[in-house]
Amino acid sequence: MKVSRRNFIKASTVGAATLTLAGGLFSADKWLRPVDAASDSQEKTAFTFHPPDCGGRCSHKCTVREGRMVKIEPNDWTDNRYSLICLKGLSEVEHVYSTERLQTPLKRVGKRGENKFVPISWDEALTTIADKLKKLQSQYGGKSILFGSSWGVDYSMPFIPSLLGAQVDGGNGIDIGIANGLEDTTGDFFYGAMYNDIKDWVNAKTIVLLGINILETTLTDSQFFFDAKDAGAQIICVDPSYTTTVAKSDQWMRIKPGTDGALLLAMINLVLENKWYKEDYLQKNTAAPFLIRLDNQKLLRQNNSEDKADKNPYMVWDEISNSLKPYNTPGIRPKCEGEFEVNGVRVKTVLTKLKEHQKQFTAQWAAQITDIPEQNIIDLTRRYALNGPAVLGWGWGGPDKWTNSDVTGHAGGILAVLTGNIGVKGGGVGCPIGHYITWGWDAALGSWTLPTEFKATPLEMPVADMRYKSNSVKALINHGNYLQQHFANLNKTVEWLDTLELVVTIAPYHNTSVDLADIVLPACTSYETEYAYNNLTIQREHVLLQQKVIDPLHESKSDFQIEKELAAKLGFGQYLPKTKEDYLRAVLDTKDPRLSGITLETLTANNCVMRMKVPTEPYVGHLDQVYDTPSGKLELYHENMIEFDQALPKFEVPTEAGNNKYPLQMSQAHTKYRVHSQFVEARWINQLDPEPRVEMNPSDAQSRGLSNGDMVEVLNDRGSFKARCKFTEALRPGVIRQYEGWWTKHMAAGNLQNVTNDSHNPRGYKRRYGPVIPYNDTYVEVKKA
Ligand SMILES: Nc1nc2c(c(=O)[nH]1)N[C@H]1C(S)=C(S)[C@@H](COP(=O)(O)OP(=O)(O)OC[C@H]3O[C@@H](n4cnc5c(=O)[nH]c(N)nc54)[C@H](O)[C@@H]3O)O[C@H]1N2
Ligand SMILES: Nc1nc2c(c(=O)[nH]1)N[C@H]1C(S)=C(S)[C@@H](COP(=O)(O)OP(=O)(O)OC[C@H]3O[C@@H](n4cnc5c(=O)[nH]c(N)nc54)[C@H](O)[C@@H]3O)O[C@H]1N2
Ligand code: SF4
Ligand SMILES: [Mo]
Repeated sequence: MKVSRRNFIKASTVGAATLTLAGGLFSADKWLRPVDAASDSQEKTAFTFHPPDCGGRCSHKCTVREGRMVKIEPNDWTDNRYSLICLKGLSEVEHVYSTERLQTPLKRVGKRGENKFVPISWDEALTTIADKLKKLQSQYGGKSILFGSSWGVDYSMPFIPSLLGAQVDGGNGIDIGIANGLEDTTGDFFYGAMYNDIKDWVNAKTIVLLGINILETTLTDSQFFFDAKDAGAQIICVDPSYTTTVAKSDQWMRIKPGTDGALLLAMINLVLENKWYKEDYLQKNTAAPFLIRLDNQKLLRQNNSEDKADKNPYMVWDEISNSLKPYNTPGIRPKCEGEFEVNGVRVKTVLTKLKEHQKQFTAQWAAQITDIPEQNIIDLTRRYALNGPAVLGWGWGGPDKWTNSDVTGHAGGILAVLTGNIGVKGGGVGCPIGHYITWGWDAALGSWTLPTEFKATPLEMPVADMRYKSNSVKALINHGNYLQQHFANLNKTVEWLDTLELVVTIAPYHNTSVDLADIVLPACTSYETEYAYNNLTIQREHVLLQQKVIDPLHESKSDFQIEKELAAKLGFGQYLPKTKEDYLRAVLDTKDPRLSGITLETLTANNCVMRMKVPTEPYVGHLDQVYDTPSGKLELYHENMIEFDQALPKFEVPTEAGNNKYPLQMSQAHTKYRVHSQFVEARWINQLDPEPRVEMNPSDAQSRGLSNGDMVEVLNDRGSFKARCKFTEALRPGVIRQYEGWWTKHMAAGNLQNVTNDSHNPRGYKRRYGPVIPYNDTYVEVKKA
């Protein structure tokens, strides 16, 4: 057998080797095959899926002995490439029983944030909450109540917010920075996700990854990274730090953080100057031939109305008739380049304008900004443009979380368009991690519907702004660790909470958001429920079901049960499903042929995993070259950005990087040891990664007189926190790293979120998802504590 790198990893299923090579993933058939469970009449097996937002969603086979979960193994999927589990999944055997579990409802007795609580009964807790919500709703309207939720919570009150007419935060400002610039080009509305399934990477010749640590942040897809490599793809990682993924790539470009836009703009310039673009593709599938009016910078349309493109088409210059034509006229050949006069107005094509605009962004210019040598930029561009099909991917964690990330997205989109890498096998642009969302072969699930008079109120502003601007919210009900994770600049969040009349946190563990609440409700983990089933999801072409594994621990209740009981107290009980089973049956009640034959019964018979009826080849979106943009084509020129001088992308130094007040950039990457703030208290994982460490390059430490392991204070104008430092050459000098997620109680003082940047780029309000939270655009000083 020819041993490829991939085979080697598969074969070396010895714990440590797998851990370091494949990022800690174990597969059903080879690793941890259980010692046969003791034949014990009190023993049962249950199947569930693991819900943390890690890109995975593995299915777990759980053994329960005398009511206690004693073993978790990877369950078999129909497509057994997904029959996997990682150390976090395995650790749930201990983690679920953690001493950090909330045991009873709690009521605050000290000051907010002082963390002084007394246990109360469920009846008292729910009555207090219901009375307050009813009062607020009748006095100020439903919009005075805000529901927010962590993303790892699969069921977080889908009904009560609508019944009350409350506002709901679905993750405002997170993971949307690059999408804001990219998706105006593609017309997609999916967090800038790549529409080529990662399993299609085997068809790519070149894969360029800007700030993605996929070998840690979507462990379950690591295999497809290696498949692509084995198939011959060259993988180039552009990352300020030396990461697990960098280590397994063919080339590393150590970019200066926050400058990806400059790199991509220079690449566009090189593609244009060297004519490395695909003119035929541009002419057929894109808005490159559209005409920009030089008097007002707008695109030339047939008339002056605001009508959509079908009634008021964009105009192009037809080469065949040598005349102006609506872009959707059959049989024409639009000119991609040229300048013309139309009724006394000068116009030029988008491509011509782009060529002029792009001249300023030379490779030499970008080399200075990005700190990547000019020749490397040229070589990278040549490879990307000429050695395709090529993938251009980025993570939601690194280059996304900057005030200028929309420029990165816009420039990246243009680069992929020019080189014809969208809607083709082996191509793709966007974020490839977290493919569990399955935007490809997805299916339409049903839902439990409420009478139409009940509707949530749309968010009146980005939630982060509620801390600064006057608004209607007087009560906040949140699930998980929302208060710590979903806002930067925690001190500001705490100030805001002090102005509210009620703060409720619903969580399984005693995290930072619990510290900040007035009333705390102990939630079940996904392993526990009062019902036969818990949740259901579509992941990677499969439908997964969660069976009940164990009874609720302590006095915890499932989120469904909490919502049901609270709804009853609010007088809405009749509108909710009676049981979780009723709810899930409604979800599976759909005419979508891809889900035919999938019911609670067939799922149960198939150990809670069933493949949907979808093709076996990897999904590639837009093969028909039809896009959901106003013109139906790939749009390079963003008219809505004319007022910000960003109709074509221009580099912009990120806010905090630019003000030069603090010298060190603080990266908050995501680690395989945790999912955000989950597993920080998991003792098995703490053995490997025991405490928060401020990582820094030894050169930055030396100049500050620090020794490895010193207690340091990290500070800026917003606040500070303290933790031990750890030296690593993996980090670029000038960059420190504090992995996100640690709770306040784990820090020697403060919280890492005290220093993070919560400013908003004004342009962001006009973008499709609103402004991004620029967590990574955080600059600090570090000193010995
Ligand atoms: N195990 C685990 N998996 C996860 C998560 C988790 O917490 N734990 N979180 C999930 C979620 S919600 C998300 S959003 C994703 C995030 O997934 P990723 O985007 O892969 O995660 P990060 O580690 O934040 O960032 C990736 C890389 O970006 C680099 N980087 C930082 N700044 C820049 C920059 O300005 N430019 C460039 N080019 N690179 C930069 C960092 O050094 C890092 O190596 O992971 C998902 N998967
Ligand atoms: N500084 C900084 N902050 C960041 C980031 C960063 O890079 N830097 N990354 C951001 C990103 S990309 C993201 S996506 C967000 C993620 O933010 P969150 O999704 O808020 O992060 P998690 O810590 O995963 O929160 C999940 C919470 O849900 C709880 N939970 C799990 N199951 C259940 C359940 O069944 N019921 C209830 N009620 N609770 C449950 C878990 O215990 C945990 O507290 O964080 C963002 N915050
Ligand atoms: S944390 Fe993610 S990769 Fe690990 S077992 Fe759970 S779902 Fe799978
Ligand atoms: Mo995220």
